Amino acid sequence: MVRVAVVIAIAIFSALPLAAQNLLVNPGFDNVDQLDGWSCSTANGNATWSPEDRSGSATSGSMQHDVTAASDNRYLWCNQCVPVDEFETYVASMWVYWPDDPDVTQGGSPRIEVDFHANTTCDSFLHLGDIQTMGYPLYDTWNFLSTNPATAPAGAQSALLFLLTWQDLADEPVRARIDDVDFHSTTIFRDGFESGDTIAWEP
Ligand SMILES: [Ca+2]
Repeated sequence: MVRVAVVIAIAIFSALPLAAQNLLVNPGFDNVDQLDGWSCSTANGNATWSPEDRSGSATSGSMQHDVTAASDNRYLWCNQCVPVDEFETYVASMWVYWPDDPDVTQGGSPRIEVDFHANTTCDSFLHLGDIQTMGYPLYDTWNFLSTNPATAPAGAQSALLFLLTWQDLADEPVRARIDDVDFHSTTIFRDGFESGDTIAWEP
């Protein structure tokens, strides 16, 4: 009697949650002395790489903003242009460390702004709309700041993500460090019916 071993292959699907893809280049500032992928303003201070990392990694760092505005309500920003798809929903977030310098009158805020554009290069004249959020620093500790979910409007092809350090008060230089920035879509899949077609579906 021949016994036949029947091997049944069972596909076991992982129960692990899918991690949403971070669309940003260099979100954790892992390269020493580099802010690769980011463009920064210079009008009200400067942005530099700092070895102070949010999770204490010796091989990563953060983005440091030093705002030295001579008048009220000035800010420093860094931004990055990322591709998006219309009708998908996005969330932007970052971690912020705001040292409490006793010689400074604090009056600032960390902010995030996301501008949607109708081309792939974030050209300002094709601006479609934006989402913004503003936090208040809890001094001397890392804080998480996130936007609400926002849907990219019809025609959106790119988004310009701004990381801002704002100071309300003139001649009170403030510093903030930013690390572990994230910008991702929360849309698992589109139904494609928002625009009167079935473009998101294969026939
Ligand atoms: Ca880092």
